[in-house]
Amino acid sequence: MSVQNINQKPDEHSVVSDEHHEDSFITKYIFSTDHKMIAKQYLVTGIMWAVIGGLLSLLFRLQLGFPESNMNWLEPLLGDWIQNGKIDPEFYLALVTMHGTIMVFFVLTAGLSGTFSNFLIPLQIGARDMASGFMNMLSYWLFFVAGVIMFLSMFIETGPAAGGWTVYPPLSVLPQAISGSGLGMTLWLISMVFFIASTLMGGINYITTIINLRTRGMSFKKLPLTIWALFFTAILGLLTFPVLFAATLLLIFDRSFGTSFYLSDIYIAGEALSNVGGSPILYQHLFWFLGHPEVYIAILPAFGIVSEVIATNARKPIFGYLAMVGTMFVITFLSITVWAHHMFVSGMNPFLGSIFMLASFIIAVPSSVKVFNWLTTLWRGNIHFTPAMLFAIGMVSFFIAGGVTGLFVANSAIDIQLHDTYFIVAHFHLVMGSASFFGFLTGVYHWFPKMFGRMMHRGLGHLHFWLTFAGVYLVFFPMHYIGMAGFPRRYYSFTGFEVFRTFVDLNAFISIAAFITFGAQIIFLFNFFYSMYRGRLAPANPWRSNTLEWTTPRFPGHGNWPGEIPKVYRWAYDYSKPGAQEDFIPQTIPFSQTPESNLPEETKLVSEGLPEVVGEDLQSKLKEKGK
Ligand code: HEM
Ligand SMILES: [Cu+2]
Repeated sequence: MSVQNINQKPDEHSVVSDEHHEDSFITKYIFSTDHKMIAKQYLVTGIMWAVIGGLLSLLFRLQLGFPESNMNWLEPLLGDWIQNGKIDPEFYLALVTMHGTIMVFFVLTAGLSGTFSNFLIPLQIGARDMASGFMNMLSYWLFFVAGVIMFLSMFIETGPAAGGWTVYPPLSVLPQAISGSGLGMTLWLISMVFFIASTLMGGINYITTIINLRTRGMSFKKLPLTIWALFFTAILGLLTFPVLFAATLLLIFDRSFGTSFYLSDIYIAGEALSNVGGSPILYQHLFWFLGHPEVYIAILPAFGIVSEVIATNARKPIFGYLAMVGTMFVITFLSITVWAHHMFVSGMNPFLGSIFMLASFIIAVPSSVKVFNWLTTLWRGNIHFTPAMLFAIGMVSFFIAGGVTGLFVANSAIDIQLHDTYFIVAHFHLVMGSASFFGFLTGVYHWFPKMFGRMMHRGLGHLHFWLTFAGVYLVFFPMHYIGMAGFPRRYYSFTGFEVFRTFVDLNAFISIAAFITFGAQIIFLFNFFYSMYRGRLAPANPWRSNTLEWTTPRFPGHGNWPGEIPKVYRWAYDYSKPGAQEDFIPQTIPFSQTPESNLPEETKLVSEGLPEVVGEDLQSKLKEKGK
């Protein structure tokens, strides 16, 4: 019976946590190898970047919302970047670039996936820690270094990179193009190299851990959907980030070593540059081969978190577990086949465009299945409106609203009209920015008690939700309208064009809504940091949830479970089983102690009289019986 589990190596990890050697401040809080501490480091760093990224967007929203007013009062902050009361056009581009880069990579990739992969993978699969604690630590610190470099680039005289978060050539290749093409762009590229190294290192660890370190009984069919989601996220990152890495390296070569991968013949001020033979379209292919999957790297963890939280708080088994896993797999695969829908206006062959259009439409199918399953899980549930649940429902709402416009921009003919207008900004902020961000907040509210041993304040959570939910729609919904009217993105000033003058009021409205939405985040920040020290003490399983992390002590020590790692008998979604005493049956409860399971297959096995065996044994016993 006692199969030696790879996690239960007698040496370092199976020690009861309070017998553990004393950690110094440095090894405990700074260079920690404990996945739970690394998760918190990712979380706090991610939140810090979200604040910075948000503040940058407020700066450029100020310019867009009040294009006629004199903003010289910003001079103490921005110095020369304010000229004649207006934000300098090149600095405006730099702000947009930094905002986009930070939000996509540092907040939604590192902050979201880094936090929850680190926290949940070992706890939910029943492992003592990641496969390699040291590499895990390294991946956080590489991310941190990437952040420092990006942050420093905002304080150099020529300003940070200003080619948009996609850093298209030629702006990104020719240091002499605009001031943001200089040192700022070099720092952007170096920062990304560190960032990609960090992501790859993290991803390898997550995948290895999920495959190798699952506790007894935790077969793949019993994995919580969060783990499936984080698994696919890591695989997707591992397949696509190296391509951005290559693109970045070639860009560095073009900038510094005289190669010409991305530039053909260019004249500046009548003078021919020495580049020959390259193509900026090559860069676009390489960039979007990561760039499109990247939006799924941001949203897949949100899929998992939201599935988990909706099932728990609707007190119902998730509808269509296998379909949820299958659609995530299909989305992971398809997301790598659609990248050129970002290049419909690059002059590509219309036939090629139609192929990418088709692939993009097909992604709508698995996405719709997911939405259907979430709604069906909610249907007639005994819904508990915790803050996490509200944010989960909000996520589904944004995913629907933003997904519908995806069908418009995926259509190559319509996209030619909508390209580079605010319609695009509206679309991606709803479907990816806001939906993923809500997935992140869902996770924070749901797992805070396990992370910090205390509860966040529920009332403040509700207030935060309603203000943010309404705020997001008020900010991004009107952008569809001005976008369809042709309002271009990345313009620091639009009042010079007579046609766009009609949008002055609407732009002011959007900016004010953005300020209020950002203000609502201060409620969250207060709640988060206050509750960390002063919140109500959390019970071990506050949401009455089934998954393994809730079987750990209130403050799980190094190694997570003080004694043996629990075994798993059943899937994670035995909620409201008719006949059961409680409306949840944790994964660690043997079938003999409960009526049966919500998974028909398991119920069948139990009715055949195979009581106290863990999942795997159940399967093998059945095989013996020839089923
Ligand atoms: C307070 C909330 C936010 C506001 C008001 C806001 C507003 C904007 C605006 C006005 C632009 C400029 C578009 C342009 O000129 O091309 C922009 C760009 C962008 N934002 Fe946001 N944003 C917010 C939050 C987010 C979040 C949460 C994300 C996370 C994905 C995000 C990601 C981006 C990206 C990727 C760009 C594109 C940058 C580029 O095209 O170079 N934003 N945002
Ligand atoms: Cu895309």
